[in-house]
Amino acid sequence: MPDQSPLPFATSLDDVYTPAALAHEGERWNNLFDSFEKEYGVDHKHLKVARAPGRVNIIGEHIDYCGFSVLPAAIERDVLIAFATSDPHPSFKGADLPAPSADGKTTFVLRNLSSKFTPTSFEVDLAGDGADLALPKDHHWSSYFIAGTKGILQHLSANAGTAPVTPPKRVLILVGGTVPEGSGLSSSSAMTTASAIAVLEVLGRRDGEDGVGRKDLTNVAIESERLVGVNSGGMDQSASVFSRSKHLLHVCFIPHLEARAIPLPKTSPPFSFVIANTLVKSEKKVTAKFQYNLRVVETRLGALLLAKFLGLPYTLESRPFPSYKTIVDAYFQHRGPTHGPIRSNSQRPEKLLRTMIGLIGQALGGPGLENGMTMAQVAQKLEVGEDVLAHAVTDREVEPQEGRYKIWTRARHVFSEALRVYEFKDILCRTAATSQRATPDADDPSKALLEQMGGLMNESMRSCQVDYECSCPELDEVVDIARRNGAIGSRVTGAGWGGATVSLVSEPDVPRFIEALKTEYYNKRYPNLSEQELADAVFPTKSEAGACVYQQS
Ligand code: NG1
Ligand code: MG
Repeated sequence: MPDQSPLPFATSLDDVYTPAALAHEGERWNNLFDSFEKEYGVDHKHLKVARAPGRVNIIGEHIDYCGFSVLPAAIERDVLIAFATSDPHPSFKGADLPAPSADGKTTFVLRNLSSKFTPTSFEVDLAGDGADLALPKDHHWSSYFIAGTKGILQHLSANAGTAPVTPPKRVLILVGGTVPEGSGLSSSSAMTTASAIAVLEVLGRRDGEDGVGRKDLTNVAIESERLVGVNSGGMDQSASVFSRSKHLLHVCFIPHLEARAIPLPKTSPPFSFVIANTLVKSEKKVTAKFQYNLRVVETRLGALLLAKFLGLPYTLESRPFPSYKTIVDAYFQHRGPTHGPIRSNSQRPEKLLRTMIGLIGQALGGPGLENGMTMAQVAQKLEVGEDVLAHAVTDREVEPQEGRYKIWTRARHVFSEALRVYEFKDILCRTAATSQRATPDADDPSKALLEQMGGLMNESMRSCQVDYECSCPELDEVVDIARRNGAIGSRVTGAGWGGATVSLVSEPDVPRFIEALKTEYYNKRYPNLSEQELADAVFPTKSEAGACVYQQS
């Protein structure tokens, strides 16, 4: 069942973080409250905070937009949006704030704790459908907030009627985020998700009869973020909303969004996921046309060729496009793997994927195709005009190298990665099932268990390097140093081309592991980092709970 429960409302930080994270997060919240009071003159008792965490993806890279499931977890690093409506607070400092608009619209005043992000404001009709709301022409941090607002208003007007409350004249906002940007830890999704949550709460539509449940909220955040320019999948926003501490989240997208938390195994000694940021910024908004969005197009072309090869009906008219997952499902439902009776529902996804991996070479590969195909070649195979095809698959500008789309190697990554997610998930489920029955010391999964998990992470990395080409020399180097210094598995997390790695490390080895990264990577490449910058670059993470709204009781 899709989870439409309301987003949790927390009145104590104990409900927001695990004790380990809380030890260093409490001060930050106090600082946010104090700063809000200084900026706007509103006492912290009148504030609410929308919290949305960043995430680490443990396995399942670049397959969410192909429709396959992934296994991320939320982290303690998050975006906090403190907000208050100015109307009921006579104490608020109105002097240097934009005046409320006269025509019944609401003015959002946006400020950020970091001086890097300049203050701004925008007006919107909160009783409307968001159509009047335009994103800034030049990208600004507020783009995500505006996109989230637009998404919520669109959703409410399409599904649940407009806001029943009298919209406030002004909403005062102060944002404080700790997810490093461009690091593959989803700072942008944390920002979009937190923004959508704040607006929902301002409208009084988080819970109750006409509330927007977590699944719809997540879908809104996914669609909203696409407005900002990347054809992303839905992993990040799902992880931000649905995660549970000490669990990984198995997120499925087809036929509809579903997220199931699976407990992480308790091992002896325990293990940690350690994040190490290469500090090479992966600026998707700039690079998407020859990296992220290009990969999306390559997988769309692959899905069409696969459909043609399997004799399945497809159309170039429909959006969303047929994805690999939809094609595979259609094939197994209608034909069965041996063109026999329908047996697909009784088959495990692993088996279907293995069958598929056996087929894609014939469907998409062949001599010379490692180097890719031109749009004209794909169009010829599909027996459609090149322009028609190009128009259908490229809703955003892309720039393939020498005009060649590497359809086969990308597909090889997608199908093998989808299989690795199921294998990883099976390991977790099997362990969870046995430890429930076992005595405490039989609880400990063997070293072999961690090696299986780490092995899958390593294979995932190799596939990202070779077939998906989303690594970079610095990621390769960090992963290499990690594996030589205690990582049982290590891989890129997030889109890649820079950003962070995640490593599976036995807890007693963590200090030594981090020291080795400092000596071998950070001190060499970035000798001038402060202690704080280093602590922000490399840190162990426990998986944390997902988003919530907070108000002090
Ligand atoms: P990052 O790199 O964390 O922004 C992106 C996409 C995900 C997913 C991964 C690759 C966005 C918002 N998210 O994550 O949907 O496709 O890349 O697995 O662009
Ligand atoms: Mg991002």
